[in-house]
Amino acid sequence: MDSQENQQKSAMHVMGGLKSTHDGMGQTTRKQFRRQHKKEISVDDFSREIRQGSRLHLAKAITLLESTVADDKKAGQRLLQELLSYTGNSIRIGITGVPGAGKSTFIETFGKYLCEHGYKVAVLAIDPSSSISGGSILGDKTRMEELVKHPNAFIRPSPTAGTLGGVHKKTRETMLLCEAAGYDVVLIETVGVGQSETIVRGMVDFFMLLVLTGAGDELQGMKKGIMELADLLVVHKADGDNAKMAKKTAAEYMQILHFLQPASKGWTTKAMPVSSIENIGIHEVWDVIRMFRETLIKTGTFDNRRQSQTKDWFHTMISDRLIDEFYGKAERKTQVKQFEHEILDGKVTVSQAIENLFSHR
Ligand SMILES: Nc1nc2c(ncn2[C@@H]2O[C@H](COP(=O)(O)OP(=O)(O)OP(=O)(O)O)[C@@H](O)[C@H]2O)c(=O)[nH]1
Ligand SMILES: [Mg+2]
Repeated sequence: MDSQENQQKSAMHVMGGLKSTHDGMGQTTRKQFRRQHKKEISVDDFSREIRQGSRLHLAKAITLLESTVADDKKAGQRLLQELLSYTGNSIRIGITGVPGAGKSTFIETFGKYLCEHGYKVAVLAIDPSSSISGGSILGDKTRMEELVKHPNAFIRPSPTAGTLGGVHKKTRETMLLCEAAGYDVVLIETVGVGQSETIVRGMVDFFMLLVLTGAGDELQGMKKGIMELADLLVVHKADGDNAKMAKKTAAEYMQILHFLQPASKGWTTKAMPVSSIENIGIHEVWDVIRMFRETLIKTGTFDNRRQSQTKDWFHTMISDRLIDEFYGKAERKTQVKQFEHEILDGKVTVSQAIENLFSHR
């Protein structure tokens, strides 16, 4: 049996995002679902099913949130509103690193470890390349074949719909739905390119950076900015011939970290060697995360951060909405282009153009 068939047969499989019409249900299940929900699906029923842990309803609810159809979007928002008081009880973890650092493999091993210890684990993957590759996360790059089959796991790639700006909204809301469904740990994977790390840092409690050994100038070349976002540096693939080197690299990072601004007030960022393939350091990573949570809850930093993240999110949404409304007008793009020419030709000033655009809203 190939792995795709395997996934179809298992209770759980990777759920498609917006780009595919796939909503996490097999054909038969979808038919059954439609039969059961011929009439309008009540928000109350849906909310109850999600709280009782129905992955099918959770997947469907996420699809509603991601939908571009106005009615579906509205239904998704009503549902989220209904479930809001059940959210907030997970530890939100962001995982980043260059392509090939082993993020998905780490999530597979770490996720399985958590599931086996009784935790419910939701994995959300932000894949900025999905607009190009059509959702590579669903393809052969997915390395979560076993986690996907675990009854305690829920895996959902987030569609980026081509814009990174859209990422945070869907992923944040998806995360909240997962929390209402009782997931204890939410893992968000993001490829370390562009602004995606900053966006993910802005929605998680704990942020982890996967780095590799070998590249001699890696330490110097590593962007200080990214290191300053991390609560933990995982020196990954610390196995075989690389084990010793990884240990040494972790120690070197620890030295450097002393000179950097810590990502979270009251917490000293750590570095440690980990191998997801050999299962080395996995338990230790969870210990660090638990210690982090305990420490930051005591000092109040944990809750303060969540509050300021929500506030920032609100303000980002205001800006997004304004931009959407501004460009929502059919003729807007042509107008802007026209003004661009006129500005460059010296016919109008930038301020005049702005004045003009906004006075004819
Ligand atoms: N030796 C060793 N190899 C690993 C380990 N973890 C991952 N790999 C290998 O590294 C390669 C990339 O792993 P992925 O998990 O796909 O990496 P990723 O960071 O998710 O990659 P992208 O999603 O493309 O950004 C694969 O060939 C893995 O088998 C590890 O702990 N040890
Ligand atoms: Mg990956």
